[in-house]
Amino acid sequence: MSRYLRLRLDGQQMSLLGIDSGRFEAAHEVNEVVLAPGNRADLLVTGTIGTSVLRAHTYDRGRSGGIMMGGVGSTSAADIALATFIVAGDVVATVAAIPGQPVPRDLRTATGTARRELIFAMGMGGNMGGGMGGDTGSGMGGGMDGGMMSATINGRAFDATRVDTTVQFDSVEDWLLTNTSPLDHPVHLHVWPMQIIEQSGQPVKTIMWQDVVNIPALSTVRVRIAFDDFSGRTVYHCHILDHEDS
Ligand SMILES: [Cu+2]
Repeated sequence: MSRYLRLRLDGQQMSLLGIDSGRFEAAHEVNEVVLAPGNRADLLVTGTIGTSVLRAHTYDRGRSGGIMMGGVGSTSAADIALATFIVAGDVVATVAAIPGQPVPRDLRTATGTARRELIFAMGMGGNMGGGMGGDTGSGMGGGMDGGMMSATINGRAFDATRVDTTVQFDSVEDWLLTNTSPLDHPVHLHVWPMQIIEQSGQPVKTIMWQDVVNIPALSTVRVRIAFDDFSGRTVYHCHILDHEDS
């Protein structure tokens, strides 16, 4: 799964309540919602008489420079109609408003116990690619049979027997997620949601909690995580399936 969905329902009024398990303090009106692989959204649609088409519009998640991603770039080929939405009939009684959400926890002023940086990088695969980086000029995915593109976190491929990060239970940590590659990576940490603190160095002004945080190509996102409620062993990974595999 590597498709990003930039969803629009033109002609209807959409209100975004939250992304993933996170909820905003207040819903806000939106014209579109971008879902990276693994994301989900809660939307409230107020129907306006007429016919609307729910469409997934193209989203540019960057370029691999080669043909490994199924094309010259990784923008989806064309807009796709997903569903037709018909609003008709008499006006109905309004249902009760969505109850207000409790103000979400805000870690922006929390005291962290550790800072870490996770670097999401891509390059030619080691053991899958016959060890040849090649001089195709692309640097990434530069050949049909030249090798697998590898996705690494802090320079390492996944190994189920290795523990990469050990965190103190009940602590708050500050993680800088850095994407050095020309493709977006949607980052997922199992068990604990992440509060987005900064995007490309700019502070985030609202409380935003997500389970999957997209890191656009060649950019950084800073998150804070409260490692409470559960202890044990879990994983973090990019949610693009072929990246996740490595
Ligand atoms: Cu990825």
